[in-house]
Amino acid sequence: PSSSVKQWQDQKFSMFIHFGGIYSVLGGVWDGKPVTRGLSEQIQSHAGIYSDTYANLAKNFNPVNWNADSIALLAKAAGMRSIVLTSKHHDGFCMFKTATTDFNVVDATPFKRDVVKEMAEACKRHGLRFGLYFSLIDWHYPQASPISSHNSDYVTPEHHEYNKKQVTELLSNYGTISELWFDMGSQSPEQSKELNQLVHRLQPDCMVSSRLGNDQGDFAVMGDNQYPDYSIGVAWQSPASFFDETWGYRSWQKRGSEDEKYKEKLESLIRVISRGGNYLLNIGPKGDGSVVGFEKDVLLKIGAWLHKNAEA
Ligand code: FUL
Repeated sequence: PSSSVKQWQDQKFSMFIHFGGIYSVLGGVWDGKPVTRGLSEQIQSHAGIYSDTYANLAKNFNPVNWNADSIALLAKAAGMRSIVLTSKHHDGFCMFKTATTDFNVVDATPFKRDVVKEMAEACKRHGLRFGLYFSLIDWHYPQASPISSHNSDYVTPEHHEYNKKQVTELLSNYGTISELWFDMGSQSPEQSKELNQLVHRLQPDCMVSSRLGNDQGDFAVMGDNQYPDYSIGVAWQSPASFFDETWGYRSWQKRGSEDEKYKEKLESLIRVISRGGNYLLNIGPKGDGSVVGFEKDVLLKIGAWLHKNAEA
């Protein structure tokens, strides 16, 4: 429906959060050494960590500094109107309570709190829209395609059913979901269509990302950190990482100057908005749940500029 497209487009500036019970704790380090290959949220694949070893690390997840309200308030201060949180990344670890697997934040960690639920409630309290990232690649689910470092794993029929159950939970248990940010797996046209229909049956206004594949999305996701040179007339989004090399927390990231980063991100934001897009800027909280100070400061600077120079 066009009203939900319009509402989605009116968001303009949104926060992406890559937070995972295992990769955020590892922070881009394996065996005491920085893993320089690949994105840190995909460390399982790039460091070649065995599945059972990786899965065991869930017991280390206890993010005592995770505070969904303060993240929601940070997003607001930055001038953002929605938050999109990783419910499940390629490692298959669910940041929500699910009946489909024990490999989830409530059942497999000492933290035992449903991170998706807390973020959903905080967004509601603070007047932000809330969306979910959901990976169609799953390196943990035994019936899915085996682990690979690329983003085109074939979605088996069993895996598809498993995804459908999880998507049903996500769209039934957490209130209004503004967008479902499916991330690439190799879906058949039927699989993409079925997921799209499932989403719209459960929540007709939920916007679906084009990375569902086979032309089934409601909005076009550009390549990471990419945007077109002109208005393209469809609903579109530019997902942006803070640093080119990672979305998930990386403890050894060279961050450079805050001021330069602020200028770079503000310029991208202005370009994206002026061409009618949605700028989805990512943060990668640490394994203890806290927001990286550098990222926070840059967001607050952008917010200060917006509050001074842009219309509410
Ligand atoms: C990509 C993923 O493979 C990355 O890990 C990250 O989540 C990015 C936003 O999308 O497709």
